[in-house]
Amino acid sequence: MKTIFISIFLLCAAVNLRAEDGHQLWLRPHQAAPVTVVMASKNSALLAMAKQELERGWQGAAGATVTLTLKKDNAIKHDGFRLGPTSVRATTEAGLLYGVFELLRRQQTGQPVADKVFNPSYEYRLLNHWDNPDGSVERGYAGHSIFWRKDSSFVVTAKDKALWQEYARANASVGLNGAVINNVNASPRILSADYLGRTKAIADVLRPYGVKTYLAVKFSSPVLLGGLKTADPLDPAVRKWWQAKAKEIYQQIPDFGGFLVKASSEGQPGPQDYGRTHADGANMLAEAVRPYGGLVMWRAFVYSPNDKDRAKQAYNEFVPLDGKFRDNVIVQVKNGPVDFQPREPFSPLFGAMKKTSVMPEFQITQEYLGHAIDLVFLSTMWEECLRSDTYQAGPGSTVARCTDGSVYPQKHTAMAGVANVGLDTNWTGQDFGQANWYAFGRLAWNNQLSSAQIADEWLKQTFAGAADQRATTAAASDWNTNFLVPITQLMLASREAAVNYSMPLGLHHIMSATHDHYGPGPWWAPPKMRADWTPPYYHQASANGVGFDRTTGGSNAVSQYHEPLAAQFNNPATCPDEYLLWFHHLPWDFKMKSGRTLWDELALHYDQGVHQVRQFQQVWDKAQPYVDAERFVAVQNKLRAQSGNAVLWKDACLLYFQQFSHLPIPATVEPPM
Ligand code: GCW
Repeated sequence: MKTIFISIFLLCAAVNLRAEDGHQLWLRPHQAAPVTVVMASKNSALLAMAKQELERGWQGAAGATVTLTLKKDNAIKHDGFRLGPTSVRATTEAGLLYGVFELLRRQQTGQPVADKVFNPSYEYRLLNHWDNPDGSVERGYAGHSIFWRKDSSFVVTAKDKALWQEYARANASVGLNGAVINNVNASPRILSADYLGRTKAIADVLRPYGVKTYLAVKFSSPVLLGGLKTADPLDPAVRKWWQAKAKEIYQQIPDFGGFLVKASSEGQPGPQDYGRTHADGANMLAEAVRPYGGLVMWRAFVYSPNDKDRAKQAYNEFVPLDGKFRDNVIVQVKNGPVDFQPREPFSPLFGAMKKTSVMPEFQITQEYLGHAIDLVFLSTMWEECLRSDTYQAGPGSTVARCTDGSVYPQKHTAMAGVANVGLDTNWTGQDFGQANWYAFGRLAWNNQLSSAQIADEWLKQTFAGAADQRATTAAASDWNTNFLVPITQLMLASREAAVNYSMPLGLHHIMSATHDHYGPGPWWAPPKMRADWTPPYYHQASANGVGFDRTTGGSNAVSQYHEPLAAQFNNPATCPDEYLLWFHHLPWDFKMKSGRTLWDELALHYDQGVHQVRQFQQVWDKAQPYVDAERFVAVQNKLRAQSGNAVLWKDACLLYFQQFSHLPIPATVEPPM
């Protein structure tokens, strides 16, 4: 009888574990050692979380006493903390929570805990959710929204709350302290009483984890929701409407973070509809939230059909406004000048706006990088951007330093990532998508971290437990050599592989329009379609060659970069291969640095991408002994699909471009199917 019970119990536990393998993210449960937590300050919801986390995850000496102290310390900035082996000191409660998570992370990943101060690179570290009020998610590949329901039911269930809590905990564990919970293509309804009620409920759940709630707003809300005749930012009635709306929000959510705005961009209404500037629009909203300490994040993602080079427009519109924004406005700039492509040079706005707070926006959801199918670790892409030298204030003016307050005295510093989270059991669709959420948080906390370290940390926390659970000692001891090392390498190579099989050598925006940006589509150009939405606008392939001429003789986008970059990019002999066709239109037989022709080089890159993914498949197959069956098979299936996608990209692009090049596929390249 007893054995039956035990077997049933074990079976249930196993089923449960399996069902939750992906759900636990990098916060997987493990046996904690007993610990006593002493708090040298009065209790609060946030401190209770910090205590609970310590008790839940302590891996240090059994029976240790850990002290959490709130104390003034000039070395600590924002939500930073001072860590010791059994102590965390901070000047804010959130700082204590982050310190606890850092301590636990170090214990779990085998990093030393010496007496040291940890300060965040950015004051605001936010996820942007492109979640619509009906529960759908724009560019979301992991199911419906975790915040909004299709049936417009505003009933907040216990299940909702549990989910939001897990979400907030995951954010806090990597130092994220804000969430914009609706799409930048915002519905005016988000500011209606019903939606504000649900927003308050969400904010109440996120708050104990130090995560503030923000909303994206539609610029024409005063007209669409308020019934006014205009949304002109200089109209007194409009200003009053926003002030009243802000008051209404702050009455319910006293620590509401503020507004994110996409205006005069991609058909969204904005100040330009009334002949006003971005600064007029942003400042009007900034004044509405200022009494409550709120922020306005104003996006610089702008382009228009008439512009001959879309890559130039944001710089042209925003640089003249430098210094004209209120100090609670941050201009939010995508990492590249076009749109989250697999590889872009950094946006020339970074470093160029010297008297304005400017924040980078990265895309965690893989809109152009294989959705939730392809395994692409985006950390290396963000690291590449953050480490790019803008030269705007001399050598060493990297994007990281131009945005984190090191170079310019910005009033506020922030970084945003477009979330890849949905209702899927494993949150992100592809299990390795979790690594991108994790990496974004870690880089927002410390913009100098290396992707290698981030991958190492994430793998240890996400997969090490699986080997333990299987209780195969052999598996546990070989784990480093047979799992950690090869899978770290796979992750670090994965973004370059994606560039190779999709848009190598600076090609961009040649993806499929009809498959929601998954797979190739360099040919797509229906009659009467806006040219800047079609791939031929970007690749410019003809018998003469391929690539977008952004040199001084072309669109002159190169001149938006500070020297020595402008000259370097302008000359095909010095322009890095990675950006060659971004800046140049070159003949098919152009001689590359490798000595090969451009055509051969292109073919080789596509081929290389395919081989890399096939190699990833082999590496993953060998990981089987170290991963639970559910995640092993799930990732294996995704890699199989990715491999097919890579072949499709290569074949489609080579056959398409060959119509113009009229050149044979090089002998070393696998011929298209
Ligand atoms: O990347 C493009 C996307 C749109 C998105 C837009 C933006 C939210 O295709 O779906 O809209 O960028 O960033 O505003």
